[in-house]
Formats: sequence, structure tokens, C-alpha cells
Amino acid sequence: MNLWLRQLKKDIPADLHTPVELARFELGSALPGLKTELRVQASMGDAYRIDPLDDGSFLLTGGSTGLLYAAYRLITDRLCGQEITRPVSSSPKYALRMINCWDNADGEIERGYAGRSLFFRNGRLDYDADRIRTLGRLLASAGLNVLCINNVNVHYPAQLLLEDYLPDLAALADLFRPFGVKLMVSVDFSQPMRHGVATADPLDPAVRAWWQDTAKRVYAAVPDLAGFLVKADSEGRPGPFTYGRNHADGANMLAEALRPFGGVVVWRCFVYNCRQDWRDTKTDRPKAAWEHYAFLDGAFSDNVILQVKHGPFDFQVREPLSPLLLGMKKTKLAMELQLAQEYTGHQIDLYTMIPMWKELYEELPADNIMSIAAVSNLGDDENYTGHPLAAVNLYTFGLLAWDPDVDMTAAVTRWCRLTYELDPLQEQTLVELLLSSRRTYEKYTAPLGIGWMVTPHDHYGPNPSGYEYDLWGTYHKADRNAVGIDRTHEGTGYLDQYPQYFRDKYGDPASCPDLFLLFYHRLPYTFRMRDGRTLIQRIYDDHFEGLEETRAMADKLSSIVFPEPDASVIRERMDKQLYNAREWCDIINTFFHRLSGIPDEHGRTIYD
Ligand code: GCV
Repeated sequence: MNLWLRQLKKDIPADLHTPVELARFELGSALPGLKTELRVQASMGDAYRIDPLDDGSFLLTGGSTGLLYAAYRLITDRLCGQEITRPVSSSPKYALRMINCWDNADGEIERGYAGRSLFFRNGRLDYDADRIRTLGRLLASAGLNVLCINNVNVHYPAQLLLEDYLPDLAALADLFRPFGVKLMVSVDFSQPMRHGVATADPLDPAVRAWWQDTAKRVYAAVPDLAGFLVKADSEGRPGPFTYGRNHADGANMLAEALRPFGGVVVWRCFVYNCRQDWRDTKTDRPKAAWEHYAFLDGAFSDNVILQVKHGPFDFQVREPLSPLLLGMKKTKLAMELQLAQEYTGHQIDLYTMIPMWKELYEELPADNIMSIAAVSNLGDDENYTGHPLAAVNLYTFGLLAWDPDVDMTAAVTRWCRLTYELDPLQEQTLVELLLSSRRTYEKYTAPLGIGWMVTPHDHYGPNPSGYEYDLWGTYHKADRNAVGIDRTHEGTGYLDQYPQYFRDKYGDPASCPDLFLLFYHRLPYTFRMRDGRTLIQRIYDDHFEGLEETRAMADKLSSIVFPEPDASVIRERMDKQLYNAREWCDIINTFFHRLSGIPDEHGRTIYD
């Protein structure tokens, strides 16, 4: 098993209690001969400064977590062959850099592709403390500082907040504390009703009192808990709508309970009608978040953060930035990404996310974005992420949440170098391959921004009509002439939720970027793309190219000498990806060919 920072001592002592103690240990173990002085300047928080001194030593200045980040910076630069020769100052762009685990108390992980939970077994917190410390190191070295340990779908019994279980939560928080990682827990909005309160109405005094009392007990056990994460009125979860209240009523009630302890409420905006009738043409699911939240801009307490999925649907390969992230200027926001490869290959197919994130960050203007969160891709597999190369997503997620301007080739190279000892040519091959993997995956799956042609529920592999007559509001409406949904002003009006520059960019099919074409527009297969090809030809070409690129990727990957056991896992998953890519290519091309009756101009094999 190879993790980044493989060079560091495997055993992290249990008797290190603060980030500064840990920083000293890590520096001593990774760079034994190097003299460093650590100077705490509490007001600097996570920020740090590294000064190289004339005698070859280094002065590190920062808040206590800042010093830990400085230590990892010095260590990782050195391990990557980079010397710090000038003073370096660094501070994170986003205050909360969060991983959201969807781990259930029974040890299962919703959308988990790397084994079972690292934290839970048989209904309780139960873990291998050494593995947790290694995880703490991985998170801290990537600059990540909040870990929500349980699923937003809080399945009963939701025990974490109960008296009997708080000591376990406190013990886990103690383990993560030296790494500067604060815990967060997902809570069930209806939880008071499991404890003798007749309602969960956020305006009911008994409900408010229950949460206030609960917060008091939880914070007595874990004084630095980051806060609560909430999925309410979404996919069957309880929430304020049951009582005719809005989401500001719900979030502010919890915020009031957490305020005395400095906790935040992270309130998810993934709210839509998940029981849509496919015959209903008025409802367009991507419009839902805006409709539920935009009118509440400015109504949330200052310790509420609205967490918005990066796109208006649900972590598809390509979606536009959610209009909420552009429009809610008076509300604290978090952008939610997904490291778990739910729709992007289940940590079987290679899918390096940084190119996609870069595009999102470029569009993300608002300074009310406080925080970046990502659904975890972790599990108890020996390598933590199922596919050894999927760890690049965890690492680079952290680098970008700290500094979105980080160069993506540099970030991926850094991960490769910290993880493997490859010769320069192999390293370059791996970096190129990782960086191109998202586009390749995009080519062989659903075309040009449509999404959702996956196998229902499981979300791996193709099924172009799998969701077409279902309840989830995810339709492409392909018929013999055309495909896609018109989301312009003349269509569903989704595009009207955006600022004018955005509407101008995407509103006209003649100028809309190709890769979003079928997200915004319904077009005939004979539509002429800017490069002269017809839409149908572009679909065929992309799919054949995606398959060819996957084959080339497999060849290149086999030329890289990975250590075992990574080599075997990588090989075995690549074989599965080859199979998957072929299924996608053939099924999507056949689907469109059968519908349209238009042949491929190059006469390649399509199965009718
Ligand atoms: C945790 C999608 C996933 C669900 C997930 C949900 C969410 O619908 O398929 O597994 O539930 O998103 O983000 O809440």
C-alpha cells in the first residue's frame, strides 16, 4: 500500500496532543538533520510563514495549526525535491475545508467504493486508532480541517448525540485534535421526536429547548466540535416543510443552539421533488434549489452555512455551477463536491477531478463562499480510497480548498511524487494520464452535458433510458429527431436564474460551449456544431474516441512500474474500466443510431 507521505514514520505516537507537538514529530521524522524553530503566533490561525535562515535552518511562524501546515509544506516540498530559499507566507482561501463521510453506524457507506467505514462497526464508533492517525496525517497534510463522520441520511438509531455515546465521540475527537481536524456530525431534523418531544417544528419552544440542551451536552464532551450538518426535506428526510416552516426557520433554530459554543450549522441545499411524474413538463429539477433558497438570501443566522452541490443536479460528469453559488450574496455558502465516484466510475474507472474543479473555481466569484466540502471517497480498504490512484482526488481537493489557484499539473505531480518513486518519464506519463482521465470518461458516457444515462440506483455503467420514465426528474427526452431539454428563457427558464453574462454565454446554441450544449438546449441530431460536424456525428465520435483513449490509457498505465499491492489493484481495475468503456461506447452509440437512423460517417461498427 502506498500513501502520499509514505516516507514518514508509519507509527504516529499516541501521546502527541497538539498540532505543534505533532509538527515537531513530523519534522524530526521526515527531515532528521534539519534544524527548525517553531514560533507560535496564535492570531495567525491556519496561516503560516516559513523563513529560511542563513545557517540552513528554518523559522516557522503560525497559529498552532498553521505550524502543522508549515511543517507539512516544508516536508512535502523537500520530498518533492523543491527547496524553500525565500520566505513563504500562506493562508487558506476557505476557512472550513471539509470532508463529509456518508458512513452509517452499521459500518456500511452510502456510495462508498473503498470498503467499509473507518469509524463505525455494529452501531458504534469502533476503529483502529493507528489508521485514524494515518488518516489524520493525510487530511492535515492536504490542509483539510473538518471531518463529518456520519451520513447525511442519518439512519435510526442516530446515536452520536446520545449521552451513552458521547464519550466515544470525544475519544475520536481527541485522536484527530493534533491534526487540526475538527469533527462534525450529521443530525436528523426530527431527532427530538425520538426523545419524547411531540414535534420537530423548529418554532416550537420544546423543540428549541431540546436542541439547546443537546448542544450543551455534546459540547461538554467535544468542546471544539465544528458543528452539525443537516439534510432536511430532501429525498425523504424530515425537515421544516412538515410544519409549514421554511429552511431559514429550521437552520436558525439549530444555529441558536450551537451559537454559545461557537458551532456552525451546515445546511444542505439539495432539495428537489424526488417523486416527479415524468409526464410533468413544467417541473425542471435543476431549478429546484434556487426556488427553495434564493428568496431566503439574508435570512440565515451568521453561524449558518448553506452547503450547495456544485451543480444543479447531482454530481454529474459535467454540470454548470449552481446558480445559488452565484446569486446568494448575503448568505454564507459552501460549495459541495464529491470525491466518492458515484457517477464517475466507482473508483474503478480512472477519474481525476482536478480539471473539473478548476473549471468550477474559475466561475466561483463570490466572497461569501466560506467553505468547500467534499463527499468522502474513503473507506477501510488497505489503501483508503479503493483505487490507489483515487487518492489523488483527496489530496488535490485539499490543495485547491486551500488555494484554488494552485496549478493542476503541479498539484497532481506533487501527489505522484509523494506517493510513488517513479522515473521521470513514468511520472510524466502518469500525470498526463491522470489529468486526461476525466475528459476520457466524459467522452464515453452521456453526451454533451446530458448526464443520467447510468444504471439506476447503482450508477455504474450505461442505461440510456434507465431514468427516463422514473421519478427523479432527470430526463433527456431523446426521440428520433432530437435530444436534450431547452432550459433557456423560452424553455424551462432555468437559465433565467443566472446573471446576464452567464445567460449570454449559454443561452444561444450557436455560441454555447459544446460540452454544455445538451444541458441547455434541445437540438436535432442534424444540428451543425461549430466545427462543422452534426450533433449525432459528434456523439458517435466522442464515444469512439473515449473508448480508444481508454485503450491507450491501459497501455500507458501498464508501462508504469507501480509497487505491489497497488500494481495488482490498478491492473485489475483498468481491466474493468476497459469493459465499462466498451459497454458505454457501444450502448450509447447504438441507442442514438437506433433512434435517429443516421449512420456514422466513418462507417465504424454500431450494433443494431
Ligand atoms: C446521501 C444522491 C445520492 C444519495 C445521497 C444524495 C445526497 O441522491 O445518490 O446517495 O444521499 O445524493 O447528496 O444527499
